[in-house]
Amino acid sequence: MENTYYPFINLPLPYDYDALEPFIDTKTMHLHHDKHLQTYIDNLNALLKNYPNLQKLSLQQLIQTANTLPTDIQQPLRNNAGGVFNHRFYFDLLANPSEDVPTGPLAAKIIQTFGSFELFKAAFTKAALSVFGSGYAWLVLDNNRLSIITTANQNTPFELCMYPILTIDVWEHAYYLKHYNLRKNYIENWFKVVNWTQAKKNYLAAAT
Ligand code: MN3
Repeated sequence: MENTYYPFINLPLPYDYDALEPFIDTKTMHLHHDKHLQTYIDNLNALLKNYPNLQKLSLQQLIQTANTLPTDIQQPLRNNAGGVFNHRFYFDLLANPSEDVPTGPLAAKIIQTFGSFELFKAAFTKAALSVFGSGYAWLVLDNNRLSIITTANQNTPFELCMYPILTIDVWEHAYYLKHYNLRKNYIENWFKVVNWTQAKKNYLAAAT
């Protein structure tokens, strides 16, 4: 992930806005990246403007130290640093429909942990459906074990000392324009555009 220090900029998507059609629509990608993520970037920069010491911390360090900071900055920092990290992480994990399943060491670990890729997919879908309100479902590495968790709002796995490998944004803005209230359809379509090469990279980075 580039641009990990203040001032934060909204990096372009690593693919065209229409690259995920027909599974995730162009209009949603424009709004999600250009409006929603932009707002988190702007709010995070505005927040850090008056805290020179915090400007020296990376995005991940900001998230990891948020709960040690004064209460007036703690929650806005968690929301906005989390909002920037989570969206970049989510967007980087999408790609033109090409790969159906993970390969290599991540595939082996998924099969070892969940029994099969299909069982993993069912468990991940169930978790993503279980998020009440706004949040994310994650595949994480927790003490070298794969685990599926959910987080509310813009919370991240870092606050739980876990390392993210894969995530789906299940805030309604991620799917409502195309899938309306049918989150399950969105999850099924999202699985068709997962960038498993990036997930594998995240796994190898987390495992070291
Ligand atoms: Mn979002």
